[in-house]
Amino acid sequence: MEYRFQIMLYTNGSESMNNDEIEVPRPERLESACHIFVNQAGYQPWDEKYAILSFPASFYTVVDEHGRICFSGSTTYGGFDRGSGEVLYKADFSTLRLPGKYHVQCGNEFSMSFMIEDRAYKNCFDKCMKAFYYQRCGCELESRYAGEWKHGKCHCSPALLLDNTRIKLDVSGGWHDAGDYGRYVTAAATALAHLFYGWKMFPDIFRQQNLNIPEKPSDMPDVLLECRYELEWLLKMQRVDGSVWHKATTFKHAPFVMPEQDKDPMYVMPISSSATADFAAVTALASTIYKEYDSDLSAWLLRCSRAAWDWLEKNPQFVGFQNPKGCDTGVYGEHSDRDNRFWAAAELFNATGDTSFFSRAMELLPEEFSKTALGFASVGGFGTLSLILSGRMSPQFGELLQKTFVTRAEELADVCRSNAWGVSLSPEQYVWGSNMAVLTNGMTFLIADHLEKRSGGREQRFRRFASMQLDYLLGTNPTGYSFVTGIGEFCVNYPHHRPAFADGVEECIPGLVSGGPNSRREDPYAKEMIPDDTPPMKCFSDNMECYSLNEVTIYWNSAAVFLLAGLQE
Ligand code: 9MR
Ligand code: ZN
Repeated sequence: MEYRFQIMLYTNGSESMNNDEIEVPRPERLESACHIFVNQAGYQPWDEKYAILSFPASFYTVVDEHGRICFSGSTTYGGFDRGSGEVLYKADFSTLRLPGKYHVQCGNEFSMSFMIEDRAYKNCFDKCMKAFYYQRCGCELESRYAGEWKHGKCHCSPALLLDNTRIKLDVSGGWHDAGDYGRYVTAAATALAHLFYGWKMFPDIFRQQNLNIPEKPSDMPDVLLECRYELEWLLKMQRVDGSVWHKATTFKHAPFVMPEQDKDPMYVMPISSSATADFAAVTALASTIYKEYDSDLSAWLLRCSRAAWDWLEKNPQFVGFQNPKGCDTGVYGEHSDRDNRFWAAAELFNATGDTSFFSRAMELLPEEFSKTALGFASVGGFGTLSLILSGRMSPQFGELLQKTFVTRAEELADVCRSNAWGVSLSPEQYVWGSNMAVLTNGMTFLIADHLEKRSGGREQRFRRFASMQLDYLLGTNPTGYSFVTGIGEFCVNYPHHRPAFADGVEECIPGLVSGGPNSRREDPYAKEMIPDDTPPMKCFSDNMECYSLNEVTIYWNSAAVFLLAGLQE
C-alpha cells in the first residue's frame, strides 16, 4: 500500500527532524490479532515445543496444513504474568515430532503457522548471518549478492580527525552499526566476539554455511570472511601510538536516505581506553582464529593487539568517551574499563601464552564487574570464557571460572521458570535492546552446557532454556511478533533502519533482529503511541520511527547467530 504522508524522522537522541514529504509505503500493521503464541520459525523435532495462550483454555489441537489433527492435549495453567499483564496457559506438544507445517488451534483461535523439521533454524541462522553483509559499508552491494536490497558504494571519502581536522584518514569499510551509518569500535568488538566464540564452539554448523558473499571461494568459512571485512576496518581505527579511536561517524545522524546519499563529512572521534582495550581483546582473539587460514593476517592482528595493550599499560587511567558538543551519534559510553582490560589481558594470554598477561588478568579479576556479561557495555564474560577455553588454567582455577558461568546460568534458569513465557528477563529488564539481554542470556545457557560437557560433566541441562529464549525472539512473546525481519508469518518489517526505509522495497532486508520491547519508551513516537500503563513486554511497535525499541544492531544480530548456531548442534 502506497500513499503520501508527512513523515517526521526522528534521529537517535536528537531533536532534528526532517519534515519533507516523502513517498513511501506506510506501514499499517495492526497489533497481533493472535492469542496463541508460537516460535514462527519452527521447531526442531527433538526440541521442546510449546505454545502460550493468553485466554482461558483447557483443550487444544495441533493441526497440519491439510486440516488434519496431528496432536491434541490439555493446557496447563501458567498463572498471571506481570511482564505481559496476562493470565497465561501453556500448550506443550513436544512429543509431536513429525515434520510438517502446523498451527495450534483452540476453539476459534489459531496460532501463526510454524514448521517442525530438522532444519527449522537453518533459514533464520543464514539470514541473521547474511545481515552482516547487508550492513557492509564502503562497498557497493551488488544485486547478485544483495538482490533487490542492493546499494551503491558508501562512506568512502577520507574522514576528518576531530582532534585535528587538517588530518584526513581512510577509515572506509566495516559494518554500519545499526539503523544508523556510524561505525563504533566497542560495538564492533562485541559483535565480532559473539561470532568468533560462536565459530569456536560450533564450527561444524558454520562450516556448512554458504552466504553468497563476494569473496572468492576459499577454505576460509564464510563467517570468517564476513568478520574479516569488519576487522580490516577495525585495524584502521588504531592510532600509531597503539590507542584506538572510539568511532567514525558523521556529526549528526543522516536523514533516512540510502548510505551512498549520506554525504556529510565523516569524523574520526577521540580515543577511549574502552575502545582500545576491546580492540586489543578482539584482535588477539581473531589472531588465534585466522592463524590456520592466513598466517600474515593473524600475525598482523597480534601485533596490533600488543600495540593497543602497550598503550593501555602506559595509560592506566580510564579514558571515557563523550560526544563532542553538537554531535548526536551513538555514545557507547562506559564508566570504567576494568572489564575491558580484563578481557584484553585474557585474550592476549590465550593468544601468546605469556604469563605476564595472565598476571594482569588476575590483578583485574577481583574488581567490581560482571564476570559473565557478554554485551558492549560489559565485556567481562568474554575474558572469563577466553581464560577457560585457553586450556592454560590449572584444573582448580578452570573449574572456579566455569562455576561462574554455570551459577549465572542457574540463576537465569530460575527466572525462566518464574514466568510462563520461559523468558530470562524480569519485568523490570525490558529496556533498550531487551532482545540483546534475552539473546546473551541464551548464550550463557549454551556456554554453561558447553563448559560442562567439555569437562565431562552433565550434558545439556541448560539447552532447553536457551531454546526458550529463541522461541521468545521468534514469536512466543506477548506482541506476537517474530522480532527477526523476514522470518515468520507475523514478523517485524519496519525497523528503524535507514536503508530498509529508503530502498523503496516493501519487504525489509531479511535477518535483522529488532531491539525489542522497551518499557522506558525513549523516543518521541513510542512515548506518544504506547500508553503509559502498557505492560513492559508489550512496549513495542513495529514502526521505523521507534528507534528505542525497533532499531537493529550488529551486536543483537551476532547474539542471535550464536544462539541459532548452538541450538542446531
Ligand atoms: O544499544 C544501545 C542501547 O543499549 C542504549 O541504551 C542506547 C542509548 O544510548 O544506544 C544503543 O545503541 C545505539 C547506538 O548508540 C547508535 N547506533 C544504534 C544503536 C542501537 O540503538
Ligand atoms: Zn556506509
